[in-house]
Order: sequence, then C-alpha cells, then structure tokens
Amino acid sequence: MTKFSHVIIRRPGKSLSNGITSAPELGQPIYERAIEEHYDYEHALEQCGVDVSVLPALEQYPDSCFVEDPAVITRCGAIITNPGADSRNGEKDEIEPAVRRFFDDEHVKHIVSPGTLDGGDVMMVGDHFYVGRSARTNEEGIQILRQFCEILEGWGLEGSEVPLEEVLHLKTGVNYIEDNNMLVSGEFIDKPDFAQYNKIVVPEDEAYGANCIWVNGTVIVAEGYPTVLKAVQDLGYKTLVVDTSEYRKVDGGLSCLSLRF
Ligand code: CIR
Repeated sequence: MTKFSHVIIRRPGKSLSNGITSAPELGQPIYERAIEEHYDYEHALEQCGVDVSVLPALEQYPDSCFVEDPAVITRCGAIITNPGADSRNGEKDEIEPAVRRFFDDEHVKHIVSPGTLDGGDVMMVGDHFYVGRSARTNEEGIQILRQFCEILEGWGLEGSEVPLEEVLHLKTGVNYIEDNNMLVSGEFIDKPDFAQYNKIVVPEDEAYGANCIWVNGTVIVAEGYPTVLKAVQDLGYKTLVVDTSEYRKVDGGLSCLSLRF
C-alpha cells in the first residue's frame, strides 16, 4: 500500500510572474498571494502526516516552485528528469542535491538528452508508471519511454506510454487517488489505458480541479471546484481544500507543487 513519509516543496520567487503560461488572460500571479497559498499548501501537507522539506526560492528559474517536473521519485529510487522547456531545464541541477539527501548514488538515475521528460507527465499507480508523451516529454526518433522504463525495470517497476494532445502534462487531466479511483477529464475520459479504473469524470468547467493529490488517505482538492470536491468526499475520502489560483495563472496546480515519496 502506498504511504508517503516525505514531501519536497520549493517556495515561489518573485519571478513566478514570468512563469510559462498558456493562459495569459488570467493575468500574472501576485507574489504575496502566491506565498500565502504556498504556506497553506505546506500546512495541508503537514496535516497528512508527512515531513515537509522546504527549499528556498530560485529567482533565476520562474517556474522552479513546480518541483514535480525536474524529478520523479519512486519507492525504489529517484530519477532526475531533463525538463522539456529550455527556461526550466537547469532546474534539474537545483533539485538533485535535495533528492540526494534521501537516496544514495545507486538510487539516483538521470534522463539524458535528446530525451526530455517532465515529472508532471508521470503518474504513479502502485508499481506502474503512466508516462504522458507530450510537447515536454519527447524524443525525436527514439522513444523516451524506453529510457525511462529501463530505469524503472532495473528497480522492478514498469511503465507505459500515454500520448496526449490537448493539455500541458498528463496529470493536468488525470490523477490517481488510490483504491482504484482515478479523476479523469477531457481527452482522458475515454482513453483505453484507464478503462480498468473507477473513473470520476470531471466536468469541463471544472477541468483544472482534476489535479488533486492523495496524501496518506487525504485528498487535497483545489479551492473552487465543488463538483470535484463532492465526488471525492462521496467516495469516503477525508479532504482538504487549498487555493492554488495564483499558480493556475502559470499552468501550475496541486501535484506540480510537490514531490511526494
Ligand atoms: C510550466 O509551463 O512548466 C509551468 N508554468 C507549469 C508547470 C506545471 N507542472 C506540472 O503540471 N507538473
């Protein structure tokens, strides 16, 4: 059974306002509010019984509070990714020392160029990892999946590829909350890859709310998505609600803001 004992987060910097966005119409994140939301997020995680390591802001990387992307952490070891956006690629060198506090050399592996991978494209379901093939997770000619899966297989884990077309990352639209329950939205609702799960279909007007996180029996849900919240509560989960509206302005959400392991 999955159980997390550690979480890594990184405070946003003032440069968050320059983060990559597909939704400029939402306006730029307001730093003071983003910090408040980050503290609330940290406190929600603490209530789930995990030890939270807080890394300092990195002004040179506007998107670096989204620590989920430069690393993937499994129960067997960590994979430092090769983030697909040029402005974010250097984040991999910044996250590695934090990850190495928990894993020795043998248990830290790397994705190498020309393969690129963002952790937001990796969804863990027990020992199986779904890997979204997105604009960020890719490789010309050779399959990035092979590189990632060889590392997983070395640890007795496995992966499979899920092509995606409409959203930034796999977990933008599909999230596993344990006990065979999966929140699905948009292009993921009818994907055969997820047919075996109890699917909670997220309505289009609450699509952002599909990005929930399960932490030791509690599901943290973004504020402002009542249908999602009710559906999760109806399944019997304890829930916590956190406002992530400043992060939404730069395409970020609950899962992107932490590494849980
Ligand atoms: C980016 O475009 O990379 C950031 N502005 C948002 C990253 C969100 N990360 C995630 O979904 N895992």
